[in-house]
Amino acid sequence: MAAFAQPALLSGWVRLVPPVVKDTAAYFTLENPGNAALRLVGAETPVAQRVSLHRDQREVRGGQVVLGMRPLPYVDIPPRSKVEFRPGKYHLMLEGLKRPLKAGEKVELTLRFADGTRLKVSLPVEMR
Ligand SMILES: [Cu+2]
Repeated sequence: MAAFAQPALLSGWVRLVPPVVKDTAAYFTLENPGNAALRLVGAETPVAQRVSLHRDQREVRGGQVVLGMRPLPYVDIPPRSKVEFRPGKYHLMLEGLKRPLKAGEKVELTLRFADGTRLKVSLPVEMR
């Protein structure tokens, strides 16, 4: 039996944006098969300057629903459960794209957890 279980990325994608747009978002489902909580604290990718954890947020301002997002210091994945990064909830913000991404290409991301675990994944760029 393993001393600890590794987090697993079940499926995911990166949003295709027009070439003039310098930020995009990555979405995925992250599973924690272990008995201890996992804390996702950040990520890196060769295609962007920075990667931040964001949560989508809707608020009512002056009677109007405004869609926004705000940065999070971390996202916890409870033991034996999954957390969905999807539109309307969490995403990874890829900020300052170094080049335009193409539909169908794979983007490498390294997810960093508070306990030092790193998870390297590769997500397809999709138009959705
Ligand atoms: Cu964002």
